[in-house]
Amino acid sequence: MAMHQHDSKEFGVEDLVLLSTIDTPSIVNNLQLRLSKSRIYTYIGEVLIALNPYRDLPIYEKDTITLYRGRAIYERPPHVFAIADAAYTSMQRFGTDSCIVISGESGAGKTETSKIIMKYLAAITNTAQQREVERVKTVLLRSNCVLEAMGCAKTNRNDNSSRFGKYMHINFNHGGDPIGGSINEYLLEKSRVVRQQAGERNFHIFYQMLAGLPDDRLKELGLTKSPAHYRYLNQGDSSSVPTLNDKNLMTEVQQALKAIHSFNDDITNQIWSILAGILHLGNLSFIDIDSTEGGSSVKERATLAAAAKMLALSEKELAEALCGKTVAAAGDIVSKLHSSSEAEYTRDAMAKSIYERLFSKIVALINDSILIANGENPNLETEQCHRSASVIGVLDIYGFEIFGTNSFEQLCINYCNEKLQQLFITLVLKQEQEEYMREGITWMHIDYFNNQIICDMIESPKKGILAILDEACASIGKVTDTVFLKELDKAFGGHKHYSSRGVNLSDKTLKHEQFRITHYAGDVTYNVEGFMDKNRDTLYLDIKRSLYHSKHGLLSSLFQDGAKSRAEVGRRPPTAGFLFKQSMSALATQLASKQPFYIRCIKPNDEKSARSFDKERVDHQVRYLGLLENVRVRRAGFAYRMEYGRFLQRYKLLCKNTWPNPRRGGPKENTQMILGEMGLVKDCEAGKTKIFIRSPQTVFALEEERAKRVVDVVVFLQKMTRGTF
Ligand code: AOV
Ligand code: MG
Repeated sequence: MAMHQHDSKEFGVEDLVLLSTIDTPSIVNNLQLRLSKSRIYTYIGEVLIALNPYRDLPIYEKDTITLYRGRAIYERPPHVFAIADAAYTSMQRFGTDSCIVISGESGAGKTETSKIIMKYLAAITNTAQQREVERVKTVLLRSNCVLEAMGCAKTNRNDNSSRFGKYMHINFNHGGDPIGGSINEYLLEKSRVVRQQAGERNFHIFYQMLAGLPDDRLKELGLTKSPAHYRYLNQGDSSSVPTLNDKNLMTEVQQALKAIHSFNDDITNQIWSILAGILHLGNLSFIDIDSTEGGSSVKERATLAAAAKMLALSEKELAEALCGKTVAAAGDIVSKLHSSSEAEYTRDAMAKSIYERLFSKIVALINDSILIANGENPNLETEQCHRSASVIGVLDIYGFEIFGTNSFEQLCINYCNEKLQQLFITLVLKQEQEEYMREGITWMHIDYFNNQIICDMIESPKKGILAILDEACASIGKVTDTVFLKELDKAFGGHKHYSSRGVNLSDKTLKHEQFRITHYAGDVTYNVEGFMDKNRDTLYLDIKRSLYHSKHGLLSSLFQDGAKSRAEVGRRPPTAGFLFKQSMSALATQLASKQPFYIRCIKPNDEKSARSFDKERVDHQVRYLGLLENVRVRRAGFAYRMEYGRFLQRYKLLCKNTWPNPRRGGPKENTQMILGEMGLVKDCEAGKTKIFIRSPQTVFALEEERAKRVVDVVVFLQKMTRGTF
């Protein structure tokens, strides 16, 4: 409910609560009108809706930052800066930990929004220019392009699509300056390292390296400039992307690495050689050996030599690791030779695990340079600035996505989005209404779709899809992906959100190897092929062992688990699905413990166009994001609530009957007395333990009056001590 509301006919309403008709078409029309006037932000109370403008707008500069600094949300037009400032101010004023949760489907603008938030927080802090704080800020800001290079890729939905989830924690001291932080990463889509769909690319860093490293460096790495030369880069047939300048981005990445002290030239060079090694691996193929023992051998000897050189292994070691394995059978260790297709599988598994572990290592190195150990950063010079007072978390995950072929990775990504939607529902729609009930506030229940049922279907401990998948992976004998699908059919036949040919033979839109989940954000058809393999995520011990024994320091450090001998390797490691479920649950707990701020990103069209507004697509997003219900709850509800005791403490100076101390009655009566004296009763409702205030303007009026009185009180006290009374 902005106080500076401009002509809503021309620009639309700034808060959807102010719409005269509350329905989905009015919301969509309002968003369209605002976008056409470059007003990409709109509120529902304190929830920010952000439309992706698909062009650079001059709304993130210094003067805009100044405009929003220290202002309440409703004092200025809607903006992501206002949300960042609110999170920051609430942290500073009340010491509350807050988190900013950014959601929306793939390409809706989450990553860009998270960068804008970081930029804002950096701009408003460390006015005293402390060296250490400045350093922490630099790492927080600059590390991003490294993470994007390693963890983002062009997909058919987004040229810079995040292929990992990122939760960034920033620690602030009592002075409100960032003194450290950490980044949590969630499940990188590592299958992309070896395979890309048509029109897509591998992770940016490979193309950046080829475009940006000087010719002599490339030569040392045995690389050519052309991505088309590498199987791991040319499958999508889309090596250059008009919106990305790989060469310039490489320069940026190199400069960023220089600025982060845990990377030095040596480590950086080791990273390039590992990445080069992966590209060479990808160009290896195998021929079956025509003998009774079977087995295969590497076809391209020169490429083998190049790969071995980059990974600091001997050619023999590498070839053996790819073309065979040792297995424990009845207490004996026997070697088993791979067929050419098994060798290809091993090659890809090796490349994926190297990349995945390298990615985690890079995140760990970034964290090392900004970590606050036990709440303290030993690098900090002064006592007062080195204790972490509170934190702001910024969550930027991979958005809901539907591709031509959807696999295990998409299930994880979409499940992650379900979890976030569930958190939104719980915190914004459910708890809000439950509190009104508890407090005895008159309230008409507002209905909403609760996606808990879909979360359960995926994550339920014994009966969920991930549990069934784990069970399939753990069983001995010939359990295939198809058998897994049959188990799903058994468990979910008749479930409203599940379908497959097994449960509905007449549904010709599905193939026999597919199942469909009706997610909160739409129907996604998953292909079961590869599910079990991706979930098991096994990497032969021989691979780990040979990489551990590599002379390449960084590479060897990534495979510490290869130090174990065959005999020492015990139980089956946890599956990928199990680990992901665990990290999602930890994330949800983490977020729920903080004061949340929500940003809901919306994609106006599928063409990445600055001019088109696809009404149907926006309508769909408005619906599944639950924006209408959000507006309804907000409209019928109350923007502020405060326990009577706290209210009285803060505002007792506004009424002569309560100042300096209430004459009679409890906090509830006195709160009502103050509101009565201020003429604000109409906008408030008294609950059992709290006073509920409908509009922010009422709080604003209270605060303004309080500020005036505080000045009066100070003057009064000064006069008294000076004896001028
Ligand atoms: P995402 O993070 O939500 O998708 P991005 O933040 O990468 O989406 O946004 C996609 C593209 O939209 C960016 O590369 C920009 O070109 C453009 N864009 C988004 N927000 C803005 C903005 N505020 N101003 C200008 N351009 C913008 V994914 O990571 O795919 O779920 O997994
Ligand atoms: Mg992203």
